[in-house]
Amino acid sequence: RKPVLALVGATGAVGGVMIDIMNARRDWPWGEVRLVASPRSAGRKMTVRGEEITVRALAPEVFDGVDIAMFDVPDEVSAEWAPVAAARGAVAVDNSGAFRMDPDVPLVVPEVNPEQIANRPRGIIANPNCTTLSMMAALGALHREHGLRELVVASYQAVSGAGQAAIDRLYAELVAVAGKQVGTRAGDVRELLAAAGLSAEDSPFPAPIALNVVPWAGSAKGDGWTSEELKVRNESRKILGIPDLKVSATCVRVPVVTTHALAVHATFERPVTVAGAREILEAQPTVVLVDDADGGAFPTPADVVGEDPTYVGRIRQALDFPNTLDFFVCGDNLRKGAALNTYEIAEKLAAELAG
Ligand code: 11C
Repeated sequence: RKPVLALVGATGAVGGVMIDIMNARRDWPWGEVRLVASPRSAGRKMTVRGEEITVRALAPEVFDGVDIAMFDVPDEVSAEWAPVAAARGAVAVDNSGAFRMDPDVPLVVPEVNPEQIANRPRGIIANPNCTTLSMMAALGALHREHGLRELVVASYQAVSGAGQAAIDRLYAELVAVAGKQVGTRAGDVRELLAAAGLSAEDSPFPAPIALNVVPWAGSAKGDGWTSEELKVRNESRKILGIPDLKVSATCVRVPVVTTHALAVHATFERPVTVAGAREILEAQPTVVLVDDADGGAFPTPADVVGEDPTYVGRIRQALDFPNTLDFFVCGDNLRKGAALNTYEIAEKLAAELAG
């Protein structure tokens, strides 16, 4: 029998990207796909590979007969329902933050630590945060050869990471400032937004996002750190299997709709050259190297939207730090950062079931 796949959160933004990915896949190991969402979205019809499927309301019995259940829902929904799916015999592949740091739940990037898939005593596998994921294919490949020791990262995160309300707010703010002269006075953008009826209190961002960058993503976690910054630290350590990896991250929201970018400063145990790093990254099938800065070639988020691989460029040997590279990576936060990585884990599980 071919395995049965469930997608929980089918009507959400990541769920939609997941369906796009499924529609475009060449190999199709599934005997049946079930679409599941909150009772509010149940009854909707969605098309997967030409077949119209009615979305079912989340309930224990939707997992009966399911082999693999992918979850793209908020943390608290996953926390409650992934164990229900597992108890009914499915392997839950969860894209929320609910289980990532659970020692009995592997945190998997298939091209970095696929061996961890088998290590799932709770029947749950976690998918990393999109910010961490955007640099993992590149860092995993470099770590294998050179031994990563320290990681200093600044992110340039797209607003879609913060959900539909954040996307809507960016577009509304762009409309409010479009064609206006904005001078040097700090209040200008805020005044334009207020004049357009966009109150600061209603914004998902703590500062204007149009014509601005906001050094804050996620929630406050004490001592000045945000949840995103701590996820980058903790998840990088777990995925790469380096519990004492030194990590420091500053997560910044930028007025980009899709694709997270990161400036990475990575220090290795062993000497590493730019030419050597290029060779390693060129050999990594899920990385695309765009690195001819003198010729104007480097990745930007706009080039990477809708793309599966991670794009890497601006590779430089740090001038004052031994064994250290600086580079810039861009990854579509809704694809490899979320839906694609989850689906790739599900594909690996399907292959495991097929023996
Ligand atoms: C953002 N990276 O850009 C976040 C979104 O832990 O899965 C994903 C949050 C998570 O805001």
